[in-house]
Formats: sequence, structure tokens, C-alpha cells
Amino acid sequence: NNRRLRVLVDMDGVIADFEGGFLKKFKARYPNEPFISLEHRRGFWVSTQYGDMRSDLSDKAISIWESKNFFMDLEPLPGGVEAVKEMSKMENTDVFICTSPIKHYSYCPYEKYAWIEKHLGPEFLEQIILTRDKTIVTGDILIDDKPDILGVDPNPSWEHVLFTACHNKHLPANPSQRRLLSWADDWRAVLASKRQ
Ligand code: UMP
Repeated sequence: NNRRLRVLVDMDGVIADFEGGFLKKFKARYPNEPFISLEHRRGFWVSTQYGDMRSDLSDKAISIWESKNFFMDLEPLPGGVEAVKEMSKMENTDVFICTSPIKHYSYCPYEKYAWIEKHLGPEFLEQIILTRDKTIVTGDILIDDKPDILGVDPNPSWEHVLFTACHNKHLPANPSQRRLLSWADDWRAVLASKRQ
């Protein structure tokens, strides 16, 4: 009987500003190409929306996050680092950072570890789960900005709490999916609700 609460926290779009970091570096590298402002982002996949705008822009978008220092240079999203540190200090609570690396592995996995060490501290290097399939990870809650989290397990143990991001804020209300609007929202109440 495990009375501890296990919280899985996604990285990109939840504690690290992937969308802001992408747009800044895309504009800097391709100053003469069209771009999609964060207000106009729709759909989880940046590369898909850029490719829909013009087919060659998909590869240009991908070149940004495949570059050295892209993941390392991401800014923390407001309140995320503080929230993760606070929940990790709560009684009977285990927090893991659960993040999917890109398959171009030259920089991303290393930089995710380095980012977590820099922003959360070396003790969080014990709390990292790198996986392309989050459904095989057990937990009580998964806080993630991706609307559809699928994998080999059709019935994951966690409740997915959708973290609001520029690409998902316009999705129709889904009564079966709770949301956290930001880290200023009541994440403590979400955790409390899972402790019964
Ligand atoms: N990613 C892509 N293509 C996109 C947008 C994001 O490959 O268009 C990558 C960035 C992250 C991963 O490494 O996908 C998303 O990981 P999670 O946030 O689901 O953990």
C-alpha cells in the first residue's frame, strides 16, 4: 500500500519555454522567412504548422531544435521551477520530470540533464525520466501540455492534467480533462485531490 503521491511533470511547454525559445531562434536564423506568432500557434507539432504554411518550413523548424544549445538555452516558464521544488518538499510526494527527447540525440538528452541541474539543482538528476512513451510510466498525475498522450498502454495509471500552452488554449473544453492554466493556477489543489 503506497500512500505516497507520484507526480510526473513534463518539461517542454510546462517548466521550459520551448515555444518561446523556438520562435526566437527561428526568427534569428531565418530572418527572411515567415513565422507563426505564439498567438497563432495551433496544434502540438510546431513542424506540422510550419509545414502547412510552406512545405520547406517544416525542415527549417526542425533544424532549430536539432541545434546545439537549443534545449539548454530554454527559459524557465513562470513559476514552474518554484512549483516543482515546492511539491518535491511536500510530505509523501515524489516528483519526476518526465520528458520525451527528440530522436536527433546529439544534444537534446544531455542538455535536458544540464538544464535540470542548472535550474532545479543536482538533486533533481535523480528524478529524470526520459521516454518517448509516457503511458508505460506509472504515476498519479501527469502534468503535460500535449493534449493526446498515447503509447503502448491504452490505460495509463496517471490522470493527465493538461497544462495550458499557446498551442492548446483554443481547444474546446473537455469535461473529462482537467487543466492547469499556468503555475499560478491551483496546482496544490490538484495534488490534494489525488490524495483523497
Ligand atoms: N517536438 C518535436 N516536434 C515539434 C514540437 C516538439 O519533435 O513540432 C519535440 C520537442 C520535445 C518533444 O523534445 O517533441 C515533446 O516532448 P514532450 O513535451 O511531449 O515531453
